[in-house]
Amino acid sequence: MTTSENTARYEAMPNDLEPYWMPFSSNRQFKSSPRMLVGAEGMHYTTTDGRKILDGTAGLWCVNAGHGRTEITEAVSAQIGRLDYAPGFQMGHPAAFEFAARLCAMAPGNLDHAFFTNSGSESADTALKIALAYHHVRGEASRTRLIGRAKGYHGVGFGGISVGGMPNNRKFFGSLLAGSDHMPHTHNLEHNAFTRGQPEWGADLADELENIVALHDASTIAAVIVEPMAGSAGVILPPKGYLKRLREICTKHGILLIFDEVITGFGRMGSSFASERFGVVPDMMTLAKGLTNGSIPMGAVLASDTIYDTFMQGPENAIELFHGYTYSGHPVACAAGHATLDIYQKDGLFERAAELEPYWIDAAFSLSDVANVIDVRAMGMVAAIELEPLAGKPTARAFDAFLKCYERGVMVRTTGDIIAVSPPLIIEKNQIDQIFDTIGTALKEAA
Ligand code: PXG
Repeated sequence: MTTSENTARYEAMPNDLEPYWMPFSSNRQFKSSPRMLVGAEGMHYTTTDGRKILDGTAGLWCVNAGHGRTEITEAVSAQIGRLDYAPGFQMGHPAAFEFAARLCAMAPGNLDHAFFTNSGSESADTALKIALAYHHVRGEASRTRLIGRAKGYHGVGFGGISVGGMPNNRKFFGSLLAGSDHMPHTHNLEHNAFTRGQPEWGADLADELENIVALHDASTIAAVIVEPMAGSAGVILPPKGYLKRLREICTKHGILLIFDEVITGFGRMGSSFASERFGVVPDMMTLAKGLTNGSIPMGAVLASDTIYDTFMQGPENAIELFHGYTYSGHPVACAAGHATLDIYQKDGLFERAAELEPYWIDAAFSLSDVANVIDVRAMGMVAAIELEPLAGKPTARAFDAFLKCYERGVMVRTTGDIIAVSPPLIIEKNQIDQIFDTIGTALKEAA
């Protein structure tokens, strides 16, 4: 193969788009007018036709330190040369242990043990399995129910969609895990529309967990899993006091509380983790995305001392947890993770997100009066613009805005009729303006 053929494979528009079945995409719409990315640096993507696109979404909420970080490239390249792969079962390599130690040192409370996965979906399923096994090991095997929340997103594994609350992610896939149940979501425009940061209304919704416990009995419930801030459903911020109340109810009934921090971890909320920002410590935390700046697939579950210690019993040469992946703690992913944490620290990116937050919120709220905007939500370095759906055509208005923003050089995400933005934390103020000006223009043009 010549060098030019090689370059073409990575940089030219392919002749045939049919063989690739794209994930979570309108395949036919995309293939009729492809949006193809070939490069990325800092805050921008480059397309096949040489256009620069401002990344308003940090890829898919993951490139928190911006694109093309040479520190990560070099760390990955050095590690792949040094140790390309190492078995993770009954064997180890230093970078995984060091990376676990760094994550646990960053995490709040006694989340002192890290189990590695390759994605957020695997992290969610891993945390749910650890919860079930934990109760089993401690002699309460009757605790088999897993409780999620309406509008929740915990990836696409069977565990994650069972506790998840996005109807389209569930309804095609059979009866799912027996025994899962859901708390109500906290999205409420009547009470909370156009609230800056956390809404005042809605903490009482946490008490619905008491009703679920009353219905099933605590002795049947293993864990509750929630996103501290619901990302995929369209940036639903926790009402003030809500997470604290969930924590109290879980503790009271011996139910494990899992925070899915796949999106909210690593600076998105202006803190290391949402747990820190909201002052509530879960028993387990799921991570992915920003863990490696999106560069190499990797996820993690952080578990409390209590959970880990419960498993560390019995004969010393027994396997304590029958779970793991070929690529758990992959050496190259760990190298990417180390370099990513170095950047977050060196560049003070979590602090930077916190500093930019007031400017970010003002910029998002500048769209409040635009026609068809029915809510604006913003906190940390994340925002949502909710739109009045077009009559008879749900999702069409937001998707049209997405396409118009892309034509104008800004990448945003949509879910339903909500536009979500969550840029890399290296963003500059003029780029914040560009994002919201472009969304405003796209909406005005469509109106
Ligand atoms: N938990 C949460 C809270 C997530 O947001 C996952 C688990 C699953 O992660 P993986 O790595 O298996 O995809 C996610 C993923 C969007 C969007 O724009 C959100 C996600 C992924 C892709 C798009 O809403 N979240």
